[in-house]
Amino acid sequence: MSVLYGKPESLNDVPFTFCPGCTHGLTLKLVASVIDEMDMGDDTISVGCVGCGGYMPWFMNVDTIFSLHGRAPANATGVKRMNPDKLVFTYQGDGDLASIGTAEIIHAAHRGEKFTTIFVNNTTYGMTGGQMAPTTLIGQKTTTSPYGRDAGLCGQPLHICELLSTIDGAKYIERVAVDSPVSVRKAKKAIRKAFECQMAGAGFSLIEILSTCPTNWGMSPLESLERIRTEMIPAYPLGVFKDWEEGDK
Ligand SMILES: Cc1ncc(C[n+]2csc(CCOP(=O)(O)OP(=O)(O)O)c2C)c(N)n1
Repeated sequence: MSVLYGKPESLNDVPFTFCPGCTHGLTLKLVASVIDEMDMGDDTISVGCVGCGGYMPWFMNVDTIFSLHGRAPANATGVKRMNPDKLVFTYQGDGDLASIGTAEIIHAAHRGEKFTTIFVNNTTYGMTGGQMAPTTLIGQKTTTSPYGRDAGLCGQPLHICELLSTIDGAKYIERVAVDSPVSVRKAKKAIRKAFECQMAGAGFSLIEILSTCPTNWGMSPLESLERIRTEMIPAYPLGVFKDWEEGDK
């Protein structure tokens, strides 16, 4: 009997502690699978952040450095510059990356830092109880927008892929989702391409992953996947915003 589907070696044996229906666990498994496929397990340094995504180091079987809120790109800059042959990635939520850490990510891309960012967009501050983030959708009720996000008061949602793809140092930028098996396969392919872009020395790469937060959305796991399809993807179109092919510099 052969094993067709198993746990990646780049995940350790600690059980995930995420809420039921949260896609952080699935996303970490994809990242770990790609690291295994590229045979980079001993040569990867992950850079953790604050938020539910900050649990990443507990579950990943790779070297890790932990960062203050929003500051993972600054740490990853130092780690990658000192270890150019390592695969270095940050794993950041939307509160972390698109709010407190906005300057960090823009200038990491601007400097063309050769690491990859896995950006988990669940349109809310998950860990702290579901406050409004810059990525919260218009009309979305959160604990700090109980009547729904009002564009007049809070502006329009911030589109990180669109923004970063205008920056020269950013070489591969793609937005994916994890709402179905087909989407999950595409997400894995995107992560692999971003890691390859990094290891080719091309420049900065980021994969945005449209993700769930059933607890703070007040939805079941299935309703949450449906929300990705019906509300998030129309507001955050999927696709490649900055393309890179092997051989490009
Ligand atoms: C400097 C600082 N400000 C605020 C906090 C409190 N805090 C912890 S997690 C978090 C929200 C994280 O949300 P997000 O980045 O969207 O990640 P998620 O939990 O949704 O995965 C905040 C504001 C903190 N730890 N440090």
